[in-house]
Amino acid sequence: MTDRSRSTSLFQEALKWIPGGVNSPVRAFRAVGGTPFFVQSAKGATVTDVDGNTYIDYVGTWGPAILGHAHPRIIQAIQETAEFGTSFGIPNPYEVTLAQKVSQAVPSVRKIRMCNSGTEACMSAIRLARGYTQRPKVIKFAGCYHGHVDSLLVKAGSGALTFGHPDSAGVPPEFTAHTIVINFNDKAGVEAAFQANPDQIAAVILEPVPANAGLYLPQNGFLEFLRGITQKNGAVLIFDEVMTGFRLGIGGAQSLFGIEPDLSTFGKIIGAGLPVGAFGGRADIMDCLAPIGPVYQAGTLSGNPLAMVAGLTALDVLVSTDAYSRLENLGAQLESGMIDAAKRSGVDVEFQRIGSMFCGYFTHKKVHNLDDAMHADREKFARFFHGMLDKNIYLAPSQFEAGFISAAHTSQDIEKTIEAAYEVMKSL
Ligand code: KE4
Repeated sequence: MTDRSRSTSLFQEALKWIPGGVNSPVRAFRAVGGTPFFVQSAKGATVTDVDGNTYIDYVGTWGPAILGHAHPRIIQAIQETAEFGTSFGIPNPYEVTLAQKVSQAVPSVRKIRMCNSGTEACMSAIRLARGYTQRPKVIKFAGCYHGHVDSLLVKAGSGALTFGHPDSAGVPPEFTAHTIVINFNDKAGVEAAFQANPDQIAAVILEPVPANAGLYLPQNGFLEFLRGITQKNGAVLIFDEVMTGFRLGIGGAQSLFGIEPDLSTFGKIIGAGLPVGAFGGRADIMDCLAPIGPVYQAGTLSGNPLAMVAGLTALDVLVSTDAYSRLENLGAQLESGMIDAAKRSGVDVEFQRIGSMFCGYFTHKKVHNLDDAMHADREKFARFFHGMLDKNIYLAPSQFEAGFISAAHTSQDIEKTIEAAYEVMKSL
């Protein structure tokens, strides 16, 4: 049995000072049982806990570590920049360079505003869309998570879903009165919403590839459909690419699927693990933002030089190496191996993947939306999770999260993971 005694005592101490012992709910292992381990260090494709156990990491700090942990060029860039100060609250050159780089990589982003988290980016994008259209309502999709924005914590995904109460306490009904929730891939539902709310809908916000209820994909031209119906009705189409941005290729999901949204949100990879968020898109919409427009948005640490430099370095490595082709190859290897392991062990696993993002649902059904995802056997997933953890493989601690492969993973890591999965599946 793996010794995690120092983590266990740390967790007891943490519980005295931090609600649930964690600074973000999903880390608490509540969806899989047991107590979380505490990380001492991370390098490449692995994390090492305070008891000295090293795990192959498929969470990658929930997406930012696309190049692996502690990438030498990123560490060096942060160290060198920190020598000159950590925050100024005054414009700095790195903000301009990163804004240019994101706009060059993602053509729909003509202007961009940096902030400090994906939540802030989505909250601000919604406010901006409402200010630009002067309309109140927003369509979101069940299972899509856009951070803990009051008006969007309705049938949210990620930790909210994991805790089985998709809506959050503390959000007065008035705050979500203008939020319309529809099933992902439900074209008729979207059409009905626009018909029932003429000239009322400011925006449609979605994860183009929902990855906060596991991972499922747009079906039958759903993204093209949303682009058309929002254009037709004067609503702002917002792609939440906090997770998919720079993950599914340098141009993100919008480039992969060939759809140009009006606004996009970003986070995670563009900060390479330092706190960052961003939202950007059409200049006529972005120019509604203070100080030139009437929509207020601000942030003390927005455009932080360390986060900017870390993100710039990550993007530079991503475009100048074969990272994306490696990620695709490793993802394909994992997918075929996991499907084979499930077949050989006789366990029902619906393994869904796009690029280096994946989810193994413990169900026999294809998963195209939140309702489908909810059929997964969470208890069986929890046993699988712990079986893999005992074999030093760290998966996302919830059936309703996506996994991430990094460019630091190797084919041998994937092979080891598949063999471990087969052994654990046989024991379920
Ligand atoms: P943050 O506020 O956590 O930086 O970003 C919120 C967010 C917005 N949009 C999408 C598509 C996201 O995936 C996220 C955050 N993702 C979760 C992972 N499922 C963060 C993990 C956590 O909450 O601890």
